[in-house]
Amino acid sequence: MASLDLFASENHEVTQFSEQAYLLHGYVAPQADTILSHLRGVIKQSPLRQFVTPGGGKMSVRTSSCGYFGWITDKKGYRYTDTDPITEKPWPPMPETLKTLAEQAAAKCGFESFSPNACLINVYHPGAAMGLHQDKDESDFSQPIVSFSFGLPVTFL
Ligand SMILES: O=C(O)CCC(=O)C(=O)O
Repeated sequence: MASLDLFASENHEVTQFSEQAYLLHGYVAPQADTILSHLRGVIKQSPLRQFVTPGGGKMSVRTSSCGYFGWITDKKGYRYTDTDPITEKPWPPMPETLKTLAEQAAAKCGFESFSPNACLINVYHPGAAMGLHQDKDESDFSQPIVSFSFGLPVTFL
């Protein structure tokens, strides 16, 4: 198992660490402040919340979404919805800067026609964690998942 420092370098070096998994070192850093400020706007509209998993456990991570679809979980299962169950309104639009950066990151890894329609926002306060898992709720596995990480150094397994 590889252990990688997400913030090790800002030269956008690409590390391919499995058949279809790539790390772009420091890729988001130059635009981090802008993106975080847009995301603060998103969570004013669709607040962070702690979801309950189908098994009944409360997730420690605080979550919101933006884009055409948002990811949710409750006792009925994991799924994507076009409406925030708290506000009962559509999820806030995905900030253009974030969407463009995700498209550019995907293109750098060979996914030239990727255009994201959903963005899950996970906020980890001290003590929050996400267990090892594999996402399988998506309808098209030919599309990449682009993940940007901000904040304190972490060990990414
Ligand atoms: O927050 C992360 O970077 C991991 C997200 C994740 O695996 C998930 O939400 O399914």
